[in-house]
This record gives sequence, structure tokens and C-alpha cells, in this order.
Amino acid sequence: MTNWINIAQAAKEWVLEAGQRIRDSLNEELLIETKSDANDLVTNIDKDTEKFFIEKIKQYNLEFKIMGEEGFGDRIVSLDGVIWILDPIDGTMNFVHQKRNFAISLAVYENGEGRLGIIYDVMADDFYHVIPGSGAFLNDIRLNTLKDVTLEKAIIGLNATWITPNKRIDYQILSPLVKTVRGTRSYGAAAIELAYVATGRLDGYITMRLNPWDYAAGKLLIEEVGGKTSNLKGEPLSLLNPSSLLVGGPTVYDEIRENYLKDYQGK
Ligand code: 2AM
Ligand code: CA
Repeated sequence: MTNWINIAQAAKEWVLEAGQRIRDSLNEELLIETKSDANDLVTNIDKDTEKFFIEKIKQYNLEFKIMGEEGFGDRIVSLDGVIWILDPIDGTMNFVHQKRNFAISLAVYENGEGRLGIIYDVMADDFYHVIPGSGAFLNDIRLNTLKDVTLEKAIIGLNATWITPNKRIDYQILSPLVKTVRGTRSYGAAAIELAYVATGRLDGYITMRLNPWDYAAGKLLIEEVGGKTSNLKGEPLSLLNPSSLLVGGPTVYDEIRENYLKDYQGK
């Protein structure tokens, strides 16, 4: 039997150590490169942090597989076995430009079932973790079940990037939604926005494209406190492919799905 409590304790130590290494690196000069486009950034610290985790995880158990954003892990084509899903720095643009509001996101799934989720907001020193079925926590204080909030009183996480006329379908969906809700916020790091939904600081979060390492941990946190997660079509989030994403408390989630996304045709 796999002992998830022991694994969670080990993972917590690695995450805190990695967080300290990242904070220490802030005084050094970063090597910044771009990936898919000029605004898709990666630094030497993203890569070093991913390698740090891979070494720790493989030392712990060679059979564990790792899906890491920077590609130093394994090539994952199925959810069989124990898979660690890692974003060494979620919110790299924030890391580079703002030196805050970035997170380490780490999740463990066994045959597609969530076993552990950790999000560490490195500069705030906020450590979120969940062992599905045993509770979700912020700095070891248990998170409450989400309060039910209606859409009119909701603050929704939403990045203005998606509200551009040339992304017509997105504009058509998001513009009426923005007019209905109480407010919108964008923090620039999906893992932090998901953690905020789990704590009730945000009532929902909607985005057109993320990768599994951006939401694998946050999904588990939100579900543990009674929130709902899916892609914009209402299908379960893929752990193998990029996806759109809608999460929120039950009422916010249902209202957005039923009143704004009925005809959504994208991914
Ligand atoms: P990253 O910093 O790990 O790349 C920014 O709004 C959020 O979206 C961050 O969580 C960022 O993760 C993620 N992100 C940025 N560009 C993306 C892309 N092209 N596809 C999927 N997710 C992206
Ligand atoms: Ca990243």
C-alpha cells in the first residue's frame, strides 16, 4: 500500500526547499528565454527547479513518473501508475517582472485518481495542500466548504487577454459575463487563482487555455471544498492535454455553464 501521508510530508519538504532556492535566486541575474511566443517566458530557475524535483521524486521511488512543464520528466501518454504533475514556476511572467505572485504547483495522481495536490505561493509563503477525502489546507489550517455565492455577487478570475475582438468566440462569451459579475481580477498565475477559488477569495475562474500542470493540483483543492471544475463544455479536465477551464462554487459554476456557455464550441 502506498503511504500518501508519508509522500505528502516528503513532498512538502521538497516544495519548501525549492521555494527557498527560488527566493534566494531573486538576487541573481536571470537567464530569460521565450518558448511558444515572445510572451511565453522560461528562465534558468524554472528549469533548475524542475530538475530539483525530478531528482527528489526519482530518489524516493524510481517507478514514479513525472510530467513537468519544462520537459525534463517522462513522456506521459497515459494515466497508468503514479504520475507527478509539476509546474516548477507557475506565473513565470510574474516571477520575471514582478518577483511575486508565482507558485510551485505539484500534484500526484494514481491511475487518474488525485492523491495529493500542493500549491505554494512562494513570496506570500502560503502553502496549500490537499489529500482528497482528508481535507484541503492553507498553512495547515483546514479550508471550509465554499459558501454559496450567486453570479451577481461573485468576483471572477479572468485575464483581459481573452477579451479581444479577434478572438471572437471568447469575446462574445466573456463580455456579457463580465457585465453580470460583481468584479473581475487577474493574478497572472493559474495555480494561485485556483487556490484563491478554494479559499473563497475568488468565487470562480475562467480561462480559455491552460496545461495540465497549471491546474492538476488546483482542481483537487477546489473539488475538496465543494467547488466544481471542468472545461468550458462541462467535460472533466484532461490531465494529458491542454484545456479551457471553468471552476467555481456550485452556483457560480452552474450559472456560467447554463447561461453563458450553452453554445460553446471550442476545446
Ligand atoms: P506559466 O507561467 O507556468 O506559463 C497566465 O495567465 C497563466 O497561464 C499562468 O498560469 C501561465 O503558466 C499560463 N499560461 C501562459 N501561457 C500559456 C499558454 N500558451 N498555454 C497554457 N497556459 C499558459
Ligand atoms: Ca510554468
